Amino acid sequence: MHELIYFESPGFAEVSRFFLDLSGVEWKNTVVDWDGYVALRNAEELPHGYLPVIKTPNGTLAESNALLRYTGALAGLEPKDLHVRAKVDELVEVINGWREYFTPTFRIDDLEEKVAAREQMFVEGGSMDKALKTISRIYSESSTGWLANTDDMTIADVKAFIDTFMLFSGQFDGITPGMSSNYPVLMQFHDWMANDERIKAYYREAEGLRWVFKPGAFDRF
Ligand SMILES: N[C@@H](CCC(=O)N[C@@H](CS)C(=O)NCC(=O)O)C(=O)O
Repeated sequence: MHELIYFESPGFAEVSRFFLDLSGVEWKNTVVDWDGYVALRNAEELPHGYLPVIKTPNGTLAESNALLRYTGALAGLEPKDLHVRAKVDELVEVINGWREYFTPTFRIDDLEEKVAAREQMFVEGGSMDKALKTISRIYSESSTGWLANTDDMTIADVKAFIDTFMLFSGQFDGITPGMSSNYPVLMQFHDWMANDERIKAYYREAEGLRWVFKPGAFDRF
């Protein structure tokens, strides 16, 4: 039995939730609020003090990117070939790089200042604008549709899909769903991923912030 513990939001755990679901292993999705997180931390149940974690039959695993690879492997979406796997990891790291731009904005208390800092990242040539254009380029260069040019979906595709479109869910001050329309190739990637049968099935009944992962989600913007 596996137990994934995280907040309700997609955040840092969504890819692993999807992979666990796809894997067919027996797993439990435990959702905690802030008090629940603090209780786990105080009980020293979080190896590095953060969520998400996964309790496995062999002990607790932490760090979202370790969980991504572990659950991706359980789901059979980690390539066997080492070079291809490294290529996939390269893309995962490119996407992780965005966090370094975006995460510091969570620490800006003043709302206007926070919005201005984020908007600046999305103007032409801004850090997020460049990052989104990089993924657009990688997608347009793929001959299979999968970002690492693989025959099937890998963890890089799912991470790119989830991390990118979560940005436009409206949950982050200063970033509106409509801003996605500046990235037409990214929208093609959205269509490709959201219409994959595995993704479509997982998000069919989804509500709230997860509207962004459904087919046609951004058509009205
Ligand atoms: N490097 C960690 C960071 C995880 C992280 O920042 N988790 C946040 C929730 S998204 C958290 O636990 N925050 C609690 C806190 O800041 O005290 C990972 O990738 O898993």
